[in-house]
Amino acid sequence: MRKRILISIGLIFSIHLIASEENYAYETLAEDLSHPWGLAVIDENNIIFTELSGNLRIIENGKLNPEPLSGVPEVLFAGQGGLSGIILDPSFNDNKRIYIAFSSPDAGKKTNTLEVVSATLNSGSISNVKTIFKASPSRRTAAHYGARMAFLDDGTLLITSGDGFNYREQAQYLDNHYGKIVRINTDGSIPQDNPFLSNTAALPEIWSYGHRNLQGITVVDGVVYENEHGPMGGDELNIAEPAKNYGWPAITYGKDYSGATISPFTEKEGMEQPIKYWVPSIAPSGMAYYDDTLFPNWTDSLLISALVPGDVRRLKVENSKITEEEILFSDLGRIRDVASSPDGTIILATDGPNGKLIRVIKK
Ligand SMILES: [Ca+2]
Repeated sequence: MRKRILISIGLIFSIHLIASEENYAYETLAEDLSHPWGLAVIDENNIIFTELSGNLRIIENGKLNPEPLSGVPEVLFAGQGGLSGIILDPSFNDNKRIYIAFSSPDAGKKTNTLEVVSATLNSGSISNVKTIFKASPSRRTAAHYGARMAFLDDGTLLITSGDGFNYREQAQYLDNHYGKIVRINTDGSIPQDNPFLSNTAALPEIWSYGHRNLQGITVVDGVVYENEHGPMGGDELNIAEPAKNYGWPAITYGKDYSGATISPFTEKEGMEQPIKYWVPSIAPSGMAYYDDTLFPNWTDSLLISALVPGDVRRLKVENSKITEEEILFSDLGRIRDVASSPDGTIILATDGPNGKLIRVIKK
């Protein structure tokens, strides 16, 4: 009963409720960062993260190493492109492997595409860099890459591949990687149970389709949560499943930035509905799952960082329904990524040319 009252009040007064439920404080881990974008927590004192401008950085024993790691491939830093998503191998403690997603300039540099590499993390560098995915075809735009990653429990890697902005119609077709979640093995090979392998017209990496610009993905007890930017309005949280069509651009709760209608439809047979959508947009960025107890009121929540106006949405999901929603950390500006740390604290990356890494601690 108490919970139900909190929810209904929370929709109106969520910011005030936060302080009464959990007392927290911010600790700055690193500042003057160049567009921090993706972060991966190795342990409570060691965090590796990307700067969109092309640097791979590391906080070691709680301190930012002033030197970026060497060995990072050339990236296209333009528009929304650059060094982007990062994730540790599930066996990182043994093999020191990491995966990085970035926008990769083609030879001649007139076109570019989303690329994912695997690499070994050493002290001060990465090595054994190997391309394991390149989105096809290449694009002329520097927009809507997706570029987030998550592991399924079977050890296969999901990669979000955005619609490229100018190529949105392609999200409905299976002969390209625009607007897809793709699934590969970590050596770049194709899992033999991928959903479209029997369709010779489909690219074999495709796992789900009809997405726009997917900026967060996380797997919780085998359930894949994915958030994506709508156009003007219509940002979505989806539960993504293999072979399913998430509708873009045939159905949407948003409009084009000009105000024009993209589609008059918000639902269609054979297309999945989001479990939540936001109008107006919040520009969701990263996503993490908080299962720790340092902040007991937040245990078992999705945390979705957001750029507009800038905060973290805490959502509790039960049976595909949102049962709690709170707005957290709305005094930090645009937040680009969020992660939980093994000590129960929460790590945030603020956006922009003077970005910070911030740890949310118990007050
Ligand atoms: Ca959709």
